[in-house]
Amino acid sequence: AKPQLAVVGATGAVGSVLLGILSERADIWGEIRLIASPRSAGRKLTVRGAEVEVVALSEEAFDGIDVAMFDVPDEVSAQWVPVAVSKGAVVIDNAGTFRLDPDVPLVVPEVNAHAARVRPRGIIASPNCTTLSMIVALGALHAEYGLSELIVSSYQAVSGVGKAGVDTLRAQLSAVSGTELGTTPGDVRRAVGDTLGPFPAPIALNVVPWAGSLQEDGWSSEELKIRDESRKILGLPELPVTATCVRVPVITTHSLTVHARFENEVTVGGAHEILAAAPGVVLSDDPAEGEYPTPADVVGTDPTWVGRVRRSLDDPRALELFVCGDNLRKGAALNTAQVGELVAAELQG
Ligand code: 11C
Repeated sequence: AKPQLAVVGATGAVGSVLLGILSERADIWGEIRLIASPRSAGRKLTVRGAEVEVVALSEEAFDGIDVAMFDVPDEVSAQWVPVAVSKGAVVIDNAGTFRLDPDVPLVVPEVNAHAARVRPRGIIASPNCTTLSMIVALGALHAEYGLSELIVSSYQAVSGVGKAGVDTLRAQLSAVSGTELGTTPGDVRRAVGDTLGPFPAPIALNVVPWAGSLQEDGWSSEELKIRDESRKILGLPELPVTATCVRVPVITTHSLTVHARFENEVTVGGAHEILAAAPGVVLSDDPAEGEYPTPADVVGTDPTWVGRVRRSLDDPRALELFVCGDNLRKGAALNTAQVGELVAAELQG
């Protein structure tokens, strides 16, 4: 029999994208049960072309479920993932809660699919969207050249913080549109007033060098996630990683500049070959023709897009890249669906 799937957080920003992805991909699931907070229970959502009524999150909601995909805040995941596991489900969790637990694999199928099979707690974690937006391309280069250091800067879309981020950017854009704002200190800040939403500074006509919460010594949680998660996925626990995370006025699709240093000398031609052949990666790199990925061009697509591939001028072992990936698709929902497919294949033997 086909495995029974539960989607927890079905009505959220990532949950909605996940229902679309489950409807597009091979139909490997028996029932797809939609679970959300009690206030969303009773709503009807479309999946695989049929309307399905959302049920409230409860222990009974996991009756008969083989695989549960969670797209909920960290604290909801901390409370309910163990419940789903205790009811016999394999959980694929998209929150930060379990990602660094040594007994929970952190899986990106193109990079470390094998890790999904060893899951002592019955949980598989899916990485943060910023890590996911670059790691498929880096994994392919690492397999050939051996990664020895990573320095990245992110250009993160507002949908990374959910609907409030998107609503805030749209409202601020309306407030500044058609004005002369953006020409004197603080004019944009005054115009948007108290509508900063989830951001610490105006996001319209601006870039904000902050994402996540404040951690020790001035680092942000998002910067530490990139470091810790990249190390775990690549199986390089000592890899030197430095990240600076920046929010930009883009709705969806995170971008990163990457300085990747390797054990071996690199060439642009070699990197092009690796990236062009890597599953889940699209190479778009012809600057003479103005060809490189931009968030506005790749949003809504599945792959990791890579352009601006250069060998560092002062280091023959290092590459410079520009990478874009849809933070709601590969960055969240798609990766969860792909991990689910690995588990379903395993369950069906
Ligand atoms: C952002 N990457 O863009 C974050 C959101 O650990 O899954 C996702 C946080 C996470 O704000």
